[in-house]
Amino acid sequence: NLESRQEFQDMKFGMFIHWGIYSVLGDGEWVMYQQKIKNDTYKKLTKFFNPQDFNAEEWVQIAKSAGMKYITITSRHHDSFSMFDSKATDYDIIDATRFDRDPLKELAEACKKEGIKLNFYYSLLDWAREDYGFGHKIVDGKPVDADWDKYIAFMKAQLTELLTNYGEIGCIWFDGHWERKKADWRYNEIYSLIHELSPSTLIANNHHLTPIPGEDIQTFERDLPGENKGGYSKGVKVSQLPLESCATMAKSWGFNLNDKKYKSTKQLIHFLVNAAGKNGNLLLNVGPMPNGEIQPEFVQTLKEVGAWTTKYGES
Ligand code: FUL
Repeated sequence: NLESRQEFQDMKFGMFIHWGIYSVLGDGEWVMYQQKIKNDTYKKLTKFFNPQDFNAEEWVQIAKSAGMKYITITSRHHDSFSMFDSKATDYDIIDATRFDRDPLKELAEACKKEGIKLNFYYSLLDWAREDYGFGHKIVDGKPVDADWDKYIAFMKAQLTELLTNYGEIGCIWFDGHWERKKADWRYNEIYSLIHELSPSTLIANNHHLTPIPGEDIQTFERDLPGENKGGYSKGVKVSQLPLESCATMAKSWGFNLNDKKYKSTKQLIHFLVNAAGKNGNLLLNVGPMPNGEIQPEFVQTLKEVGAWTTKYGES
């Protein structure tokens, strides 16, 4: 949809939000994999995840006053936990935690009220589901005991929920492509479903490849379009599609208690300006804490970025 692409390209600055039950451990969103935590153990985190200080309105205000025009939030990351009310699984925030609220619903309402576009990050890769078969023995090129048709059906059911229960969604942002062969993802089917359900919703995929038909946005992880300083964009050609760089405010995407490598306000403004100079957007990440708040260091820096965008940016 050309109109939505243009609208996306004009937004220039967005907030990325990595939030999940991993935030409880304060060691980033890859903690399950990196600390080799078995699924049954990891699942216990649901008991400790009760973000009483979460306030969607506050998040949206922080984004808005930084000059951001959209928010892209993790609906489900590689750990398999769904941060929204999903009927396709019990491993979601409503069924598995005592936090009896759907944060994506609250965020959708706050965004709508404040004129901020809402996008959903969605992981293709799944470390926990049996039907996915992550880490299972591979025989004849396939994980034993996996049920791939079932997994694809599950993804479709969840994407349908995300595109029908939360108002207008600007973009679905896929990630985790590298873990299976390209054909396994059945992008044709998945992308057609999205376009049918919601013609104005754009598709992005963080696969670090030349864009695949059906995609609307080309993403650059930790890099400016055309560069490969972050190491994810080797040999990737810049396409004619709208471009988007994503970056962290310190090192980690998910909340990391010990990550103090904060980028300065000046560094972040440079990144924003350089991305805009290449006609790309900057999707700048925060990883909210387990209580639901964005850490004060990030809030402060975003305030300073906001002072700059108010002075020099177009509204
Ligand atoms: C990567 C993921 O593996 C990270 O956890 C993060 O979500 C980043 C934006 O994309 O590929």
